[in-house]
Amino acid sequence: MSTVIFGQVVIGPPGSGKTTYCEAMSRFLKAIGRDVAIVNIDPANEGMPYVADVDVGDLIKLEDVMAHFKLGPNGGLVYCMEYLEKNVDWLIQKLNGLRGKYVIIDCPGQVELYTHDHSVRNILSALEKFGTRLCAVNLVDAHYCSDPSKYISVCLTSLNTMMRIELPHVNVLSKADLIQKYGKLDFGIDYYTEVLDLNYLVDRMPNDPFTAKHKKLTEAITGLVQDSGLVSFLPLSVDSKEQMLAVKNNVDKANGYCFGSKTEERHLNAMMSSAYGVTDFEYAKTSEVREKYLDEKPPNEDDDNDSDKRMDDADPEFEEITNDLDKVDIGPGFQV
Ligand SMILES: Nc1nc2c(ncn2[C@@H]2O[C@H](COP(=O)(O)OP(=O)(O)OP(=O)(O)O)[C@@H](O)[C@H]2O)c(=O)[nH]1
Ligand SMILES: [Mg+2]
Repeated sequence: MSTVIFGQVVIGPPGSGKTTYCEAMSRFLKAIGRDVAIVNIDPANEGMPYVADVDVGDLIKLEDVMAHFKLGPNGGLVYCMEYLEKNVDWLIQKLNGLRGKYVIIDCPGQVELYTHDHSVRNILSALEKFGTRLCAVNLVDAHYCSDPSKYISVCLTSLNTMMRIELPHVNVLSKADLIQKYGKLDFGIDYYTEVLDLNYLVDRMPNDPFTAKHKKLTEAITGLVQDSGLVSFLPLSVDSKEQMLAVKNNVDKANGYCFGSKTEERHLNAMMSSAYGVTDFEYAKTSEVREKYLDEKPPNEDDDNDSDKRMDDADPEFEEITNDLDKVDIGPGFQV
């Protein structure tokens, strides 16, 4: 049995929306006919909004570790992930039972696990050797965009995570509906999604002694992010089908699902349709955020019409959602 297992590993800082995303994305994918399984490898996950097909809690429990070794939650989590790394065969055996399914892996929310520690990287590496084709979906809160220092920091952390995780990678600005919760953005949404010239943000930082003292360091960091040319983001509010579709298309392209899955009907038109999806949503991915959450109008109505026309031309057999999102029933609970 050598079927490749495609899927997503959902990572990101605490509370960035990973578990919510896993539930929403699995429901979205099921609605378009994909056979999805959710794997929870966050030992701290309680009261999940989904029924996990595999749960690390069956292997090790965070509360037991904390009580036994007298550790706090962070130390306990690191121990649990090291334990899972040592017992990765347990996880591989569970995944073996999910062949033919598309897996979504819900991960813990401790940034150090992705930027410094080795266990998550080694677990994912073992899964790759076993035969998974995973894309990392890195969620960070969109409201960081309204604070120049936090946004620069998020860019650096995302770059660091990309380098260490070594998987195809899609960065997501989660909770895009709350993007201006803590203040107005200095620039248009594209500036933040495309990570344009960060020097403008350095100029917007507060004029205080602390900022002045670290200006050179800040410029070195922005230079590093900019020179890498690797970091960009997709905005996402999980109650938006259009934004979910844009993320799904990017992930499918990143891990090769749109070219390599044997579990769904694949042919040339389907591939083209997926490629169109990515292009069409280059504008759509931010236009909805502009209109709904930033109260801006699209700059060119004609662009929208062109986009609609291309969508109409897409292959009707290929995951119906690409052509008509209204037809996709994702249930009444697709709200946060
Ligand atoms: N408004 C809004 N809230 C969201 C969205 N996605 C998640 N949330 C909320 O963000 C909070 C945290 O979500 P979780 O899914 O628990 O985040 P997490 O990253 O799994 O958290 P940890 O596992 O503790 O690291 C919850 O209150 C969610 O309802 C979104 O797109 N929009
Ligand atoms: Mg979670």
